[in-house]
Amino acid sequence: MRPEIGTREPLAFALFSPEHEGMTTAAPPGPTRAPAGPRHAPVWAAAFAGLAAGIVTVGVGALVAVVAGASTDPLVAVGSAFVDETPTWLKDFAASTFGTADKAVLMIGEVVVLAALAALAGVLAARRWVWGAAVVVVLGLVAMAAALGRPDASWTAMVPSLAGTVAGLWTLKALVDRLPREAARGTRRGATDGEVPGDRAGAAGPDRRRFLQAAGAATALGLVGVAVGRVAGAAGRAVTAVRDTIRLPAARVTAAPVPAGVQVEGVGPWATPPDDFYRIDTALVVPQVDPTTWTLRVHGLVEREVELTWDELLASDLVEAWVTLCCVSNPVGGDLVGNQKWLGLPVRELLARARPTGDADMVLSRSADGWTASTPLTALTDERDALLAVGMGGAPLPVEHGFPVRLVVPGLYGYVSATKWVTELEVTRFADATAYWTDRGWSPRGPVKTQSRIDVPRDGAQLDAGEVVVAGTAWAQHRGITRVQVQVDRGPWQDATLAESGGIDSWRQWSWRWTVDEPGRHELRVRAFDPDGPQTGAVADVVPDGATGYDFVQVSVG
Ligand SMILES: Nc1nc2c(c(=O)[nH]1)N[C@H]1C(S)=C(S)[C@@H](COP(=O)(O)O)O[C@H]1N2
Ligand SMILES: [Mo]
Repeated sequence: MRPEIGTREPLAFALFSPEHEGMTTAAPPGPTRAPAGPRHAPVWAAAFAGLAAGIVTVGVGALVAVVAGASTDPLVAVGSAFVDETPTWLKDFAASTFGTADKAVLMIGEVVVLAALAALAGVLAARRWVWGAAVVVVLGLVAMAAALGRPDASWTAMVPSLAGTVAGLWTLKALVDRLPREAARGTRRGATDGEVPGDRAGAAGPDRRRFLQAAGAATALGLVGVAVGRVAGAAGRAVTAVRDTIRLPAARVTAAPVPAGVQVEGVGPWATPPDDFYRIDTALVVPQVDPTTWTLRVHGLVEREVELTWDELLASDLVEAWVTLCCVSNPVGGDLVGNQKWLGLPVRELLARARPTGDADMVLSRSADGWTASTPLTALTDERDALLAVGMGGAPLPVEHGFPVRLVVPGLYGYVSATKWVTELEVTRFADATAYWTDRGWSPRGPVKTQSRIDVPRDGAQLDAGEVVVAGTAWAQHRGITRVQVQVDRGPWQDATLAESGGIDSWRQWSWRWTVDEPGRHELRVRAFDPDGPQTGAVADVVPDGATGYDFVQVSVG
């Protein structure tokens, strides 16, 4: 069935009636007859017109966003609003693990939905211009609202969506006016000259060609706009260039040298290369924060507001510390955890300048893109190395990891402490304010739970009988790992050998020699101890405050 759209019939009829019932009765069979009665635009052509107009909208939006800022790109703005406004969806997919793949899936889904709506706009516009135009305007308004609703938005944020909408409307009008209007030709059986039904519009000749040329040109121009917008946008987001020119000062307090014995052979690197460091955030485009205009405002329940600039920060006494960062969404055995050397100003020194008042118990940190974390005040004022970090692994922070400045707090999950692209510290109370993930069902406080992981052998490995090295890592930031034990087939727990410690804020590798002569399947489990005792074996999901349970691998021997 290939329904066609007339200008009189009710839409539902036009869209859904079987073709052979015809929308006009006047047209006699036979493809070469002169049309009679109302002329119809084929649905495919109307849909194509809408799609082309949609692509022009997106292309113009992307181009204007090169100037207005990547977060104002209509697709990005709508996607970001979706991320923020859909708590249950995010929760169900445990999407605080918002990794790169999830972001790609989101954008693809958005493009598919938008394409369908654009095609619908075309079909509607072919029938009544105002209906199609209304769809485009509503989509444009949604994009404008989404862009204006971004935390970092000024009024100019709406300009890309507005420009795109105007261009899209204009394109839609131009294409709808050029739609090939064909007479309905009666029944399928009436196509006597060997045409297949799907090819009937081919008889329309110049009309159809003109339309296809116009719609094709619009599509191509729109796609060029998207491509140029993306490339120019990426080039224009030149904080990478600024970052490359930065030379960080030496630390006043350097980290103690890392003992060679922290590393167990076969286990991943104790110091996670920044390029391999897991990345979790809600940002669809990485915020581009220029250090020369960056400031950090400390305000709220303080005796004195403090504003810090980049130069002042670099001129402060900076401290180096190795800290293992992990995500609350890390499942047992997962890899949303990494260890690095950070360089920054102890937050306690900054807060000491602001002097929090006695009733304060929380610091709500806020990023350039409006994300927030609630950190217990004590974790930022006690002796631990809670840092306003500028360096990671001896270099400025990578842009995805928070350039120019982020927080790193030993002992707390990232979602309550590790604000990247940080611009604000509001001293407040847990009773008075909530943070991004707290509003989405996660616990307001997020102390790291003691965890351990088996890295070798891999789950499902085939092993030869004899001696097998079982090894992995364990973490209990700011308490320290005191012991690791391994269990074979639910037998007695046996002490593993701990690698050397790189400090209680870093993870600790371990290994155990397993002599196995019994062929068949075996299960290995691990548990770690901190000074308070063993980690819990009770299985808990990541929501609302971190997964628990023992990591295990199953292997076959023989
Ligand atoms: N601005 C901002 N900072 C953020 C987040 C975010 O979504 N936005 N996610 C947090 C979470 S949940 C984690 S686990 C850590 C991850 O830091 P990383 O990406 O450098 O590993 O960043 C934290 N800081
Ligand atoms: Mo996280």
